[in-house]
Amino acid sequence: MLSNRQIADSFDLLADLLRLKDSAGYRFEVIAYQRVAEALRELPRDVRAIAAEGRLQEIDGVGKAIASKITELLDGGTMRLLEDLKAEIPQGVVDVLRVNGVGPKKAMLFYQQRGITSIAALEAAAREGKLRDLPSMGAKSEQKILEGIEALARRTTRARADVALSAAERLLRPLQTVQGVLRAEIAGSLRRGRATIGDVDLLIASHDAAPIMEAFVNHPDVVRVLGHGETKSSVELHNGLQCDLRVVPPDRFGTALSYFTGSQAHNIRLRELALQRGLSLNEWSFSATDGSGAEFLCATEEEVYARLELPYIPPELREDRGEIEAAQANALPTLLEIGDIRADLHMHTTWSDGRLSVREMAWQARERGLQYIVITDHSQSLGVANGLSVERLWAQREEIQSVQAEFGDALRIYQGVEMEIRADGSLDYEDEVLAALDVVIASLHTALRQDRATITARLLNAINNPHVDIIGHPRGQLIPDREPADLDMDAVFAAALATDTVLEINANPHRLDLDSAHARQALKLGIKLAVNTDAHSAADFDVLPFGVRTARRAWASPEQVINTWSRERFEAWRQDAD
Ligand code: DGT
Ligand code: CA
Ligand code: CA
Ligand code: ZN
Repeated sequence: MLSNRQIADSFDLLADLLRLKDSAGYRFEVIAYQRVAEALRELPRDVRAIAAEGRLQEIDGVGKAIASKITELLDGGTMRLLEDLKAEIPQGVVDVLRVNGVGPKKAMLFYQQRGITSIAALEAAAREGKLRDLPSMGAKSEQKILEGIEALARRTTRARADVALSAAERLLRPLQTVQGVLRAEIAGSLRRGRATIGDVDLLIASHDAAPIMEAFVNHPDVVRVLGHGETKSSVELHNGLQCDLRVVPPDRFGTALSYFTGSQAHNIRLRELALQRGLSLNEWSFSATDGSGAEFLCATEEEVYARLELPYIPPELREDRGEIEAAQANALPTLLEIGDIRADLHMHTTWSDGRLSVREMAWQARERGLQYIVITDHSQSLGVANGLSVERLWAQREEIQSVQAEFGDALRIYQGVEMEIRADGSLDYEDEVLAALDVVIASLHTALRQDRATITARLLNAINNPHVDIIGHPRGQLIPDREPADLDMDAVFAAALATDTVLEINANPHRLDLDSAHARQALKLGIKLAVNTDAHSAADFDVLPFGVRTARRAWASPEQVINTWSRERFEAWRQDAD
């Protein structure tokens, strides 16, 4: 049975094969298929269910012809047109297209003239200088191709943070019970809270490494052992993720954890500071550079920083982006913590594409200790997500009011909406509808590949509407495969600041949008953020830590994140905003 993702992949493949066959001749088809692929990936419901309801054509970009192709795929697992094209052009040529700088013409040239049907073959040919004699090629373009292949490898081998975290936790669980294990921690980029992870780094404190190494390489999730040493092993997991484990004696755990948490840039700065103090620092210890042989061990990271006369620096800040200087000046920010979050301002219910009713979501929120929530179902033009007509919006209001009555002071439930910013830039409800809602989130879900001027103008139109309070997942990225929209973020920030519009950090690990770099820039300018789960189910509430870590990487303090505010302050802000 094909998943939405696989059907989307089929349309992308179809588009790529048509580009290869005749990129000019099929340009409209190519755009149409790519658009459908994107819509299908974004689709919150199983496309099979939508097909069963006879509503395929409500999906963005789906007309009669494409609907019948989807049906073909659902029924038979493939489609005729795709099979015909696959017989004409080897699929490996499509892979070659993924290399930056290689368009359809070049890919076909390499295929027809040099028989290249894979990235590996392309790399070999470029290295051996076998492409430079082809029309409009040269030594320089071979170099470009090699660079493109490197960049591609960097892009595609990183895992999403949630995937890496659950892999790390599954690996650590049985190791924690091995005799002699005193501490077991996640290090590396995962500990620093990055949105994507190259490999998982684990660190264990114990005097006896052998049984830990043994348990690690024999873990059921492991498919391949890449290295099995006395205190260090590397494995590959079922999902392709790599994981390194090191075991160190407990009295050296601090230097080791600091070293393997990184980042490399942060470590380099720490080493420089150590050298200024006549010490060399590595994962093992500090040692005197005067030849005295003196060694200083650190069991904790606090001791590492203390020896460098620094306060403890939280892992999320360790990127050499000013944290060393801030620490030296005793000016590290008071970072947002998960316990500071009092509210969730973005969630869906069965009124649109959520799994739970308003009442059930309210229970979930209350159980998690939230003090207020905003119900933000999709607006009318997002048909595939069952967006709310104005009439249904008012019906929902009644339901919210009755649930509110049940909860009383225990939880305040506001009515909001996640309003579509339509492809032409117009908003999905009239101003008087927006004015009647407690909170308006405006989001881009469609036509995300518009050119910079068009899509920026679209978002600015929403920001500048006085009723819009928050912009949901502003850049529209999906991790790992969808690049953010081509927005002029300077213009977006300027408008958000001028209008006191809050920008969201969507905590879902597929999004983490704003990303930490843009969020930090926004905060520097004085823009406020909201860290929201965008929950569609009970389990979705649990993505919050990913959003909080992203905010911490942006140096966010609780004050700057509006859903840490008391109900009273939040209400006052809302009223100002209207
Ligand atoms: P990743 O895996 O690409 O998401 O990023 P990291 O930061 O986890 O990098 P990784 O796994 O290569 O190494 C883990 C940490 O070990 C890294 O953050 C810093 C430290 N480290 C590794 N190699 C070096 C190095 O050559 N020099 C220094 N100073 N530190 C290193
Ligand atoms: Ca790593
Ligand atoms: Ca590593
Ligand atoms: Zn949403």
